[in-house]
Amino acid sequence: MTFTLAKLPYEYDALEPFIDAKTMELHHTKHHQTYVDKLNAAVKGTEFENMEINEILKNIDNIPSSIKTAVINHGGGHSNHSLFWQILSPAAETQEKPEGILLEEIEAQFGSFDKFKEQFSNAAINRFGSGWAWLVINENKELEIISTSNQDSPLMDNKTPILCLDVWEHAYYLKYQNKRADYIQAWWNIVNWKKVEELYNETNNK
Ligand code: MN3
Repeated sequence: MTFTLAKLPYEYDALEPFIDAKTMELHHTKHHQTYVDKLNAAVKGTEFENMEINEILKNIDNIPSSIKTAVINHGGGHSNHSLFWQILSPAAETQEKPEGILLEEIEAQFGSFDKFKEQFSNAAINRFGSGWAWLVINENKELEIISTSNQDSPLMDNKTPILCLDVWEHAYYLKYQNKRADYIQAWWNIVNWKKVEELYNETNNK
């Protein structure tokens, strides 16, 4: 099997009280694991077995139509969740906002950090049904807030994600039920800005 589920860089209860341990455990060991398993089943015996998932998604037009939908859904699911776990951290170990060039770019692009938060939160709240909100670096190397449905990855549109928020109900329903806005508000407390800065700098220096 090519694709595997990585361990989380923290314990399942590390994001309490903002995301509860039970949600984290189910989300990682059941939901994410299922994307990995179904991705492996889809690419078994093909040349894509040995590629990086993000490279596959960037070149999605090269995927044969017989497995394309499965790769978008399950490969997207694997890639999106892999990023999501990385950009989270226990609240005590993180800071309120990024620093340096990323903060400057956010302020330049969105007016202020608070306006950025508001616009990103709105993208997450207004995503109808299941999907994600993203901060990406677009083709013009500018920061942009977008949302995608289901497990569609911004990589398929030549955009590099550096921050993402899962707004599928499985990400919050146990603790927040129908109150997606409360989940989003809580989530800001556990964003790993150091990691987001790192991802920004990596892409920006390419
Ligand atoms: Mn999810």
